[in-house]
Amino acid sequence: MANISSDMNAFRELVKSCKNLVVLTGAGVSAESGVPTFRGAGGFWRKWNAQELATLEAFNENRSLVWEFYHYRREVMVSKAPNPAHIAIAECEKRFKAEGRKLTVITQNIDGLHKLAGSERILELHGNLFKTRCLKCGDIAVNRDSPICEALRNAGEPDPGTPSAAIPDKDLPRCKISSCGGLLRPHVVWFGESLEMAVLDAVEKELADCDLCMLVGTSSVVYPAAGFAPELARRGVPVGEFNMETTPATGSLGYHFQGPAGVNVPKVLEP
Ligand code: BV8
Ligand code: ZN
Repeated sequence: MANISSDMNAFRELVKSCKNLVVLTGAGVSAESGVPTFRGAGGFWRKWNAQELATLEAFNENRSLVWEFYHYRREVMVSKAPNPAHIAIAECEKRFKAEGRKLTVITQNIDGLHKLAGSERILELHGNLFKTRCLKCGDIAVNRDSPICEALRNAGEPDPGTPSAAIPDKDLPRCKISSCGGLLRPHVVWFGESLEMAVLDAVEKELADCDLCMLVGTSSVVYPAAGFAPELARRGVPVGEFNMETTPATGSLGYHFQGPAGVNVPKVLEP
């Protein structure tokens, strides 16, 4: 069982000697960038918890409302930048690459901040806010349009009293392939939906190669992501948890560093 603030120097030594570092991240790694986490106060939009809207059922029941929610989260990102945790991870990846070593980010986040910080080896378990998928032809496209469609221009206000925009399907985001024009959805994994097989296969490969793991800013509640670090620990891979608090995973991990990711992650990764 880890004590609350493990020995950072010991972990730094492990970083120095490892060959394949896997950094598993959740919403907490983006908290200091000002991106609301799910389980903190920011986990609410109007009168819903993010979890209630991140489902296919919610989308089928009220496509306009779910698109307002995702439009709001896209627009929030316009003013958000990577923080020292994202940057230290990206810098370390570059140094490892020069030494023939690997650092791979496996993130639950859909905010795109790891890529913006310069990370290249990224597996996005749950998709990306700036990708759409066409319900008709299946096309997956990067879309950074702000707003994503005219009807959403001033929509998405988070205030609980805000009335729903009730946008008709025809004015919601549509497929840019002219012969298609199908309705688009966010290319994210909703609760109850399975993760993409290709992503899960890539994750399995990285976990098999991994000889050191950092678990950064996740409440370790959502599966299958929450199972990865404990699985590594069971295999004897050292895992360091970087969080403001302990989580259901803490007990099974060797190290726990209490404090902001933006402070502690650079401390263990900086040369
Ligand atoms: C699946 C994308 C099966 C969308 C997300 C009943 C019905 C249906 C499914 C289930 C069910 N019961 C269980 C399940 C499985 C379900 C699940 O695990 N539910 C949980 C709630 C129990 N999982 C799924 O549905 C997954 N799919 O199982 O499919 C299947 C198989 C075959 C065929 C069909 C189906 C899909 C889950 C993916 C859902 N999509 N995101 C979107 O974002 O809108 S999940 C979303 O929530 C995130 O991606 C992330 O995964 C999760 C939030 O967790 P965190 O990232 O950890 O964030 P959180 O706010 O919780 O915690 C922040 C942490 O940071 C805290 O610990 C905090 O202390 C810390 N922190 C804060 N500030 C800082 C900090 N740390 C450091 N520094 C700081 N500054
Ligand atoms: Zn299409």
